[in-house]
Amino acid sequence: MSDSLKATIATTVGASFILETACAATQTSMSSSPHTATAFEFKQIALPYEKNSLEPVIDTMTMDIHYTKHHAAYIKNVNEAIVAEKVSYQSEKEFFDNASTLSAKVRNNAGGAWNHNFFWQVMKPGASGTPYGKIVSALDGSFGSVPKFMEQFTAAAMGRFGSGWAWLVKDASGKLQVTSTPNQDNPLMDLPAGQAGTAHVKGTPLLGLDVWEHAYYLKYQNKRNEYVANWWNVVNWNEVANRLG
Ligand code: MN3
Repeated sequence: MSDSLKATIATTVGASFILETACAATQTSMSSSPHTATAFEFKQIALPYEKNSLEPVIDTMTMDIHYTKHHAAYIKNVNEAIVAEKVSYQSEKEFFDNASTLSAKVRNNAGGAWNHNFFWQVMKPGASGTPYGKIVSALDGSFGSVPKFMEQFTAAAMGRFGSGWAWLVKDASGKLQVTSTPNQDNPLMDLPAGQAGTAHVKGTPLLGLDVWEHAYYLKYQNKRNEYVANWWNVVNWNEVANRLG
């Protein structure tokens, strides 16, 4: 509030109380640094089930370390990097729409933060192992059949060299596609191309599988194929259908 306006109020109303209140309000807003945007924070979701409840597909110790160490570290690291690097994006969408502008540290840890929040939600205890409901017709329409989709998804998970993720995404045209990303990249990111020049498929993730060794090594060691095959038994198809819209 300008001094002249304060003076006008004081003169017009003739009550010093109002002037004092106005000054206090002005000082409060000044002290909260109105010109510095608050840094966006990624938040780790609460696990939607107990750490032992995806047994025997995913063992309790893997869940515990994965959630409390790996995922928690991505959250902590991205939030520290956002502050240190003064990144001004204010939503997850903004981060991933502009992923190509981010430093490797912010991009990797933002991806890790988001991807794991997503991963926990597309799994659930006591799932049926095969898709059901409206997702079935969508998979049939895009891949020919559910088994053909599962075959493609498994190939993407197995073919991802090193660390990364396999994904089922809905692209801009509404078609479902299988893809994979290296490291902690994801299909929300505006990346021109994937590793080794392979196409980066951009779209809305419906399902994702973490194929980093930290996701399966304690139980499956080098047998990623067994991890992927067993993982279908904990896929939360209700959640996948919800994300299909
Ligand atoms: Mn992981």
